[in-house]
Amino acid sequence: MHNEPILKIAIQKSGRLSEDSIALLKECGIELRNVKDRLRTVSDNFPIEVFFLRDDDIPEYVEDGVADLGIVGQNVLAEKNRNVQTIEALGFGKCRLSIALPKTVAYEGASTLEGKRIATSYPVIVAGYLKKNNINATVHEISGSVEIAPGIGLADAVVDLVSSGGTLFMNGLKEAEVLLESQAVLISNNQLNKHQQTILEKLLFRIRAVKKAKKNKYVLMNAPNEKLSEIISLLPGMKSPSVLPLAESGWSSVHSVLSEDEFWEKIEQLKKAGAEGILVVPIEKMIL
Ligand code: PRT
Ligand code: ZN
Repeated sequence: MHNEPILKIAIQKSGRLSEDSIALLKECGIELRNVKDRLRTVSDNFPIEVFFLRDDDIPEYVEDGVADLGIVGQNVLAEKNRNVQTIEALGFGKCRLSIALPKTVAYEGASTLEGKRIATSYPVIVAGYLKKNNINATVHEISGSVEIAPGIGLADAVVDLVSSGGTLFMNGLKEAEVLLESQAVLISNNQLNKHQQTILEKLLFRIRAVKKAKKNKYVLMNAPNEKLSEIISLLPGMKSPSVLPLAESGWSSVHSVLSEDEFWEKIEQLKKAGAEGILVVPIEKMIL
């Protein structure tokens, strides 16, 4: 048997990005067996091998070519500063890296940090921010539970990831400034060969179809024929909406696709225009 080209992708072994990374590959039709408790696994139906790693190591592995692709947060990517290419934002793992201070301390911009002690797991990003703003402060690198540092007297401020803000709140801290907005991204090694490039394009085509589908809903509704033109004018659709006659004369069924940004507004307008029995259905894949 000869060696078929295969693309190696590194994803987080266990943590906040693991499930969504595996789910994305599965939604792309890539079958993966025994994803639990394994270091690597090869798909049976797509030329891809998955490596399970700590997220911090992924940029380095991809830069070195140990893995060809990786899925990692932009926060880790910015901190590690490796020579890799960002291919596509994936829409999950959303959070922000923020400066937070005890609730009682007023924040008046970067200068508030002058002479202070800052606890963080992101020393590179923090050092860059301080330098840019000409601030002298001490950076304490800690690897976990950064948010407790001010409470135990280890630091005056923290720079940490925030999503709901609950963790900061519970520790008597407030978010003062966002340094970075982050989500999971697909990254790639800079020197993929032609075969690898081809597989990447195939994967990317599927990822985009999955992403697009998630952003859109399939909508079906009944419309009185005399209101059809008004209703159709409200609908974007991929080409134009499909219109089918209903068994009851004078009525039609109208099918279309709506994006989530305009969804509720459109539904209201459609109801006002006379649409009834509106059904909304998730789309699995969307290929344009
Ligand atoms: O073991 P490994 O090194 O692989 O994992 P890890 O412990 O370093 O990372 P993990 O699994 O915690 O997070 C992986 C990635 O998820 C991060 O690098 C981010 O890109 C992304 N992400 C999204 C988050 C959050 N949201 C998040 N809320 N990572 C961490 N948090 C933590 C944050 O550090 C804080 O402790 O959640 C807490 C705040 O959450 P809220 O909702 O209370 O604000
Ligand atoms: Zn990590």
